Amino acid sequence: MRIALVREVSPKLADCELTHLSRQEIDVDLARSQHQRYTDCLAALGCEVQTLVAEPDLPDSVFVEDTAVVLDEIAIITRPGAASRRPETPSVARALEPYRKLRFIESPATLDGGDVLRIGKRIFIGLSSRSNDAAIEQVRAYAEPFDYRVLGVSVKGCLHLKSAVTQVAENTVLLNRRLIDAAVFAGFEIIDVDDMEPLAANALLVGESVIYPTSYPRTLERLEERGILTVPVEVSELIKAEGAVTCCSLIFNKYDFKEAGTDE
Ligand code: CIR
Repeated sequence: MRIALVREVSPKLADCELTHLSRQEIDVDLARSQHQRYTDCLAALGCEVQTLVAEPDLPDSVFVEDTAVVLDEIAIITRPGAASRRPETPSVARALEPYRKLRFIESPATLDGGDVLRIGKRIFIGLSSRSNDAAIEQVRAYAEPFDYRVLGVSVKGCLHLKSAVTQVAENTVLLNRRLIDAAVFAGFEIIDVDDMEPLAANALLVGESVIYPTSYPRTLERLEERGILTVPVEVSELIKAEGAVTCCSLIFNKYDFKEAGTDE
């Protein structure tokens, strides 16, 4: 059984951080209904959805992915690169505490979960405007004892590593070569985003299905042509806030860490 941890949309979503996009009007009610539909998809794919209440004063708090990296053995609570987002982490830490031993990213490191792509025992970390070398070192120290290999990847022209590449099947990634060096993923089958859809690399793999934004129809067609089972969702208002489909959930295998033998 998988848990999907999500958080309701903040009424202040329109005051979100923006890095590469210019501000557009966000319809918060529409964002809420899109988020609900997204959450319904997670449940339909077999996740036990746990929903944190909305944070009225934290505009970006719906993007829970950035606040933690949940491995089977431990959960690493991040220190988000944007200072406005740091108050989002304590409530996520409380929600994860029953399931994993917690570790914490400490200053001077900054890390957004959107920069962390785990595939099997490899953890790729984007060096972006949000995540730095010190974070890579700290994640390495926490994860290497559990046999993970941690690799830094330089990211240019987008917010996070997972704006540029995500996993869409066991050995397949969806990738935008203009934003990262595809050679890093040479051992994988690569599906390129359509040139007309530069932000289309963010897909959410749940089991063998991929939750994917309807905003990128050309890339969606490519995924389907390659035999990927897609679950299209409308997330236009979350995209305006520079989010997409991975960022709205933390998905992890459900077990009590004490039973798993990783407690101390
Ligand atoms: C931010 O700039 O932090 C938010 N407006 C968007 C965060 C999206 N997070 C993600 O894709 N992991």
